[in-house]
Amino acid sequence: MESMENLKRRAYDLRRDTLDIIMAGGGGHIGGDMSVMDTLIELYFNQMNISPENREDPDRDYFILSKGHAVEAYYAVLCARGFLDLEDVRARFSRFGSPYIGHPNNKLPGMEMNSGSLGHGLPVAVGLALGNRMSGRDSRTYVVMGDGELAEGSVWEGFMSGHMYGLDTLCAVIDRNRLQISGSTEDVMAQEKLADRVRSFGWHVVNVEDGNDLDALHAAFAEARETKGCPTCLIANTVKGKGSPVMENKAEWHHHVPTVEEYEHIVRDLDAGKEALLNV
Ligand SMILES: Cc1ncc(C[n+]2csc(CCOP(=O)(O)OP(=O)(O)O)c2C)c(N)n1
Ligand SMILES: [Mg+2]
Repeated sequence: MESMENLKRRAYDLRRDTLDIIMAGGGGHIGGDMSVMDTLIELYFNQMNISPENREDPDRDYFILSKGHAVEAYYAVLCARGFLDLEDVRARFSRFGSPYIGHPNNKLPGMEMNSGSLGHGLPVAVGLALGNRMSGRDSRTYVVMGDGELAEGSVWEGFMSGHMYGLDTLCAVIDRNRLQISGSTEDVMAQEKLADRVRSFGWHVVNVEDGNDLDALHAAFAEARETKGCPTCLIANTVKGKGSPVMENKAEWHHHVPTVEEYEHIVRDLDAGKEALLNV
């Protein structure tokens, strides 16, 4: 486990790596990368029993990035944890014939599931958690979804069956940034009373008021781990594009390659944020 101070610095460094991967590849879902970054950091550095050494061990924990379009953030975190090599990802991301494609690819070390077609991660996670229990393992299964993704009906089938089987080793995170591809989630497919709705499906729900706050995420995942008899869903209230006002809360930054000026501005903002942290 790494100190919280280090992890908070990493949140800036890994956003920078994500940005560089996108610039190098000439494409990427930057908004959703930045909103989910802190969840990925907390999971990979503090919560999950997964490492390059035990990635083939059936007793490890399991992770699915169901909002697979946020793969650039996933690459950055897997590089920092030693599963992948950052220079190689930057050199080959999105190139013809490269394994580093625009969505998770389970041929790569550390990636469990090909995702990108939204709505499938939770049902698969339910199956993994059920299978692990039947095999007598106490592995935990984590799945991260987008809030726009909740428009897919299969997500709600996953909520139903996760409860039905009492899968308390299963933890879902909803990256609640209130935007999807073309605008506000509330305009496209409203998700009001989300916590009540998930709770009504029999899940324990933790509302993480600031889902970009690593301390808050740490406490929420601890609560999930302690919850017995049913699965837990964290609703992480995040900011799409978190890290710089240039990209924050802007639907048009769902998929966007920054201009050189925008890139420099974002880097300045990330550096300033990290600097402020060091001076606390
Ligand atoms: C089944 C399916 N329909 C449509 C898309 C196209 N698509 C890609 S990202 C996206 C928006 C997702 O929004 P959200 O889940 O809120 O993701 P985030 O805001 O975290 O980027 C859509 C509709 C898709 N990938 N899969
Ligand atoms: Mg969203």
